[in-house]
Amino acid sequence: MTSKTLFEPYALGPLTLSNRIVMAPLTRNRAGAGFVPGELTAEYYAQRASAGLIISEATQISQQGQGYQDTPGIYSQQQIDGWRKVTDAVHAKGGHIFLQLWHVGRVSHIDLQPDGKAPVAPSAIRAETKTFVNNGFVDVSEPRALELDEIPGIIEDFRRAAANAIDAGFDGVEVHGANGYLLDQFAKDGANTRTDPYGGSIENRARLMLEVTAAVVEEVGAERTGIRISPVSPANGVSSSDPQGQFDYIVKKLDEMGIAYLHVVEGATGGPRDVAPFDFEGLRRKFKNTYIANNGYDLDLAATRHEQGLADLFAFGKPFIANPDLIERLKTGAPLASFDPSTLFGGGAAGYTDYPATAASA
Ligand code: 8OZ
Repeated sequence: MTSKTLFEPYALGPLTLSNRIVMAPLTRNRAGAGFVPGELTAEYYAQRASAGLIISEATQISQQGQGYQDTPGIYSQQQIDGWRKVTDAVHAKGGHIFLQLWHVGRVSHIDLQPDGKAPVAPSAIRAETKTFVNNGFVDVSEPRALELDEIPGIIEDFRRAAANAIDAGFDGVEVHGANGYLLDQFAKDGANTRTDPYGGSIENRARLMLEVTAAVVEEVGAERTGIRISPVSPANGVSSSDPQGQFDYIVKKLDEMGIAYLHVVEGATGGPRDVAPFDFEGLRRKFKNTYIANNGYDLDLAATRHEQGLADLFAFGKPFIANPDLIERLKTGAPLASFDPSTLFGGGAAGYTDYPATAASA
């Protein structure tokens, strides 16, 4: 397979990406006081600006939307100002960057919630997963079910966060609809036992994800809106009795909205691609705009799937951690460095901005 076309420019709506490799969102827990990204974060993203597109780490749309220690937000002026340093630094290097809009739902802990209250969820079902708080891994807290009259406020938080992201200089936003967080919790019946218009049928369970996306589109435009989904991923304890039916419906509706891209975690997030049977090719065919494929790709698999017309762009996550010049290394066949897991979440420059580029790309 030839990988040559992966290194050719790609038109993502009004943007011209310099290649077809995307930096996937990666949580690194290095925000400063007030959950504000700082200079170090600007340097980290600027080092990786040769990616065709960077999707930022997941960024909470409100304090209620936070589930882990030291993740950044996009709901205060200080956070907007902090992110402005990041977008300026990436643009100065000729890169493009979208912000990922995040509400964790039940994947949180009372120590991170406003007034120490319970995290919110579609239903009062505790997730079988852990989070990182007060410098340690702990079980997530028991959530409470959102009242029906609280849902418009959540949609409003997403809308305002999207506007804030554009104010901060981002080229667009990605709705985080994946990995067992709030929108995925609503979509999957293992976490959603509601009996109101947001639970029960496939249409009802899709409602929040679709209403949030519609609000974001209304705020920033379809050409600046993308979404990430993970139909079969069991991440953070979610499960669905009919992922194919659920996500075929969701993608058909997203397609009707004309959003810029659909970003799909194919398989278990960070795990096996064949965790459950699912027709990803069929899903791709339901969506006319850009399809970003993610999960376990290497250059060969990306080239093959690209030639088969099964995806337009390929998101690489972990390889970007220790290879700031991943694009150059993939292009030249230079060996890839592996990252130190002990500095993945939290800390400072070590294991964040100190991974060197190869001599060839420096
Ligand atoms: C790893 C650790 C914490 C959060 C995701 C935002 O899975 C995350 C995440 C990943 O989407």
